[in-house]
Amino acid sequence: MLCETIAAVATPHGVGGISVIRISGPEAFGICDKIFKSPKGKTLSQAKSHTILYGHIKLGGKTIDEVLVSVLRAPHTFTGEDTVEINCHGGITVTNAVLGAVLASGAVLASPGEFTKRAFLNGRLDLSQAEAVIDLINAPSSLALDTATHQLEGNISRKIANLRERLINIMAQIDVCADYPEEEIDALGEAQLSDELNDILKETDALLLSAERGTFIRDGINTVIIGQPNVGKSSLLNVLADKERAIVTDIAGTTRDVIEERVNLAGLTLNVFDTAGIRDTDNPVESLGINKAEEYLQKADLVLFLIDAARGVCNEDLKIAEKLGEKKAILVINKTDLEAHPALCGLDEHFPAVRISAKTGEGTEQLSEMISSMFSLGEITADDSVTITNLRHKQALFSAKECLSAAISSVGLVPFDLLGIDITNAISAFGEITGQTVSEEIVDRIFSRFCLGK
Ligand SMILES: Nc1nc2c(ncn2[C@@H]2O[C@H](COP(=O)(O)OP(=O)(O)OP(=O)(O)O)[C@@H](O)[C@H]2O)c(=O)[nH]1
Ligand SMILES: [Mg+2]
Repeated sequence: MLCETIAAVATPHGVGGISVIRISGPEAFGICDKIFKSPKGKTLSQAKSHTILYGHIKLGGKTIDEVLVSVLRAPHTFTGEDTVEINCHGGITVTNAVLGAVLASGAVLASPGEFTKRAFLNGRLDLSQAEAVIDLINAPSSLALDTATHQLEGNISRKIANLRERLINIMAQIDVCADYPEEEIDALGEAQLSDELNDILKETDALLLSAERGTFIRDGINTVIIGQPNVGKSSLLNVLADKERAIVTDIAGTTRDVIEERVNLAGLTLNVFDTAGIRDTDNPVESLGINKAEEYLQKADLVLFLIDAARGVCNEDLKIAEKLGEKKAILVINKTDLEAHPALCGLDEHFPAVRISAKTGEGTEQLSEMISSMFSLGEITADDSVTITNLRHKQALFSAKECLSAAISSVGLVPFDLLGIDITNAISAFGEITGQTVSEEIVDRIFSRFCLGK
């Protein structure tokens, strides 16, 4: 299959300044030479690698567009194959016409993610790096972009390769013992083996720990705003979203439904849910809203518990505080632009607290710093730190952890070759992350999530 030359539009569908049509495969230059005409008669087949030629795309004697064409020779290309990138004018019709000419000359239309899949199959990227390409394109925040970039640069690949290598070395020793059973591994050897396995387990645990934060970076922190009516919950949503997302009035009980907005706050992604104010009410609609608020509260990663600084804390606030249980929560003391009432009834000792004004926007920076440190997201920006953001990687790490734990508890109790089974399974679990031991079906599923032309 790999001998086919594929082509697709690499830029987004729609009108733009330029469009890029990417062609990759053994016939990339030959195919394009059939339709590319340079004023000086230069051909792509003869051009040097990593050069750009000017000319026209012509099909059947008819000029389709004026273009610049990049010539990229294997193996130093994204896919590892001969690649041509045609920069044409960015209209939909002209782009489709140029692509049509390329297809008419012998290329086949690439399926989604096929360029990146070829990069993986040709060893230009491993699987975790290929997955980083999607994350990089879809990054919702600068922090998510940083982690995807590190992953694309191979920080996860290096880490996993190191752990795998160490296990492969252990397996080599075990194999020696299996081949020469008379050379029993002594107690000292067993202790060393146990230490090394424990060390690898510790590093696996650290990666799993990073996965908790990683999910928040990639998918956002589910943040539910809770509080009495009129404390300014919708106003806070609006100031965070930087737009009039929710209706704000001075009538208590304005918000009835849950309003969701994805918010970018100093590099963090928050999925913010504004909810109905919690109070006793006979109104059936408001009641439904309050039930919904409590339902969302249960699912929250983070609760912003709002109180009104001008009103001070009352019994109703304390009742809400009780509902928070063990949830990660921040006491947000709002309306600090007004004269403050002193009564906080110790709530600011029970919860980390921040003072803001949703009216002026003051204090939102402190709020984002508090969230960042609460979820240890600051640690992630360090260049050498590895953060697992991908659920598939997390599952593979869990499997590796289970196999390692099983191996560790068997050291000294079972014959070495039996121990080898758990270790081999751990090696294979690590290999799933980088792609050495992953099934074709999973590879296909991963690449099908890509967009066309990537
Ligand atoms: N001075 C001042 N007023 C505020 C502030 N935040 C909100 N308000 C006012 O407080 C009133 C209620 O604000 P909302 O944002 O609707 O409050 P809410 O908590 O969403 O209310 P419900 O939806 O009814 O539960 C409005 O009149 C806002 O203008 C603030 O920081 N300072
Ligand atoms: Mg509201």
